[in-house]
Amino acid sequence: MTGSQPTLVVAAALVDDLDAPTVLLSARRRTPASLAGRWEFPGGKVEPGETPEEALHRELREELGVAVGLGDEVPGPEDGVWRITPTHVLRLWLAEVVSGVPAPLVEHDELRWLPAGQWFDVPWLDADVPIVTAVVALTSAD
Ligand code: 9L3
Ligand code: MG
Repeated sequence: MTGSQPTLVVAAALVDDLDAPTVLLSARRRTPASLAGRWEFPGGKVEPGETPEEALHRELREELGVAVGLGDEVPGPEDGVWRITPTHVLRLWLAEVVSGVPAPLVEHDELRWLPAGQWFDVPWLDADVPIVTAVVALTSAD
């Protein structure tokens, strides 16, 4: 992989209200087997020809059946992005649902709206744990 660009993954911290967040959506993966049962910010890989924001809207429509409005990006420590695997980096935005009700349509088997003070109460993917901390810091809601 020397010299090749990391794969860009985009994800959302979906909250009830961008102006005054209290609850945060967590999604339990059912696939792949190595990640099944762990919780994550929903999202996925940016495809050729898409902007990251376009990819995020597509992923949330496909995975959860919702349209969202995006808020601030939650910047990561490595050139503004989050390294989640040796070959993948992630960018994450705050977001709120503007139409639809989130449902686990594709690669999740459960969704949970975590109340304030309970944002760490699910076994997040290892890669997502520091991002939850940053979301708490940015929203001061937990
Ligand atoms: N990943 C980690 N945290 C997340 C997301 C959406 C994805 N919040 C990791 C899991 C996979 C890779 O990124 O290793 C690609 O994700 P997907 O396309 O399988 O959702
Ligand atoms: Mg995904």
